[in-house]
Amino acid sequence: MSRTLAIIKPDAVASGNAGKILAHLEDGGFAIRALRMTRLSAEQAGAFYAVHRERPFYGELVEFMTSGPVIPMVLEATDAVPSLRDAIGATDPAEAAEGTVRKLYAESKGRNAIHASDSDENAANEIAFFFSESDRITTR
Ligand code: FUP
Repeated sequence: MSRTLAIIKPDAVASGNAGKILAHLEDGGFAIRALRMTRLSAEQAGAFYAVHRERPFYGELVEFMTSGPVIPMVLEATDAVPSLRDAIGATDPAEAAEGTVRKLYAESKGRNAIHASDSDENAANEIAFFFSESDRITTR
């Protein structure tokens, strides 16, 4: 078992799809090990997406991610990082496979319902970004 970070983004929270996305992930074999709702500041969103700082969509991305509450969570599964990337689908919902979270719930490439870490190293950093050691539930 390993862990990864997911964030239900402001579009999906605002449209009332957060519960459906959580159910979809649990049904897909992911166990929720930490979860909270928060509203990111521009500084936090900017730091979280710092890797995209030079990209043309960075300003819009930060604006979107601060536009309403988000729900970050730690998910556990076998091969959690690649498994969750498969479960969320392509960045652009128009290209996302049937049955993926983004195909089902994303509005567009920018407003795409969910984030998932893309490597074990980033997962560890992103989990630490949102959760302290004591927030992370241990079952063994
Ligand atoms: P992903 O890992 O699928 O979330 O995609 P990226 O890391 O490439 O991009 C991070 C976020 O930037 C996306 F979720 C949405 C936003 N983005 C855009 O708005 N436009 C783009 O062309 C690419 C990414």
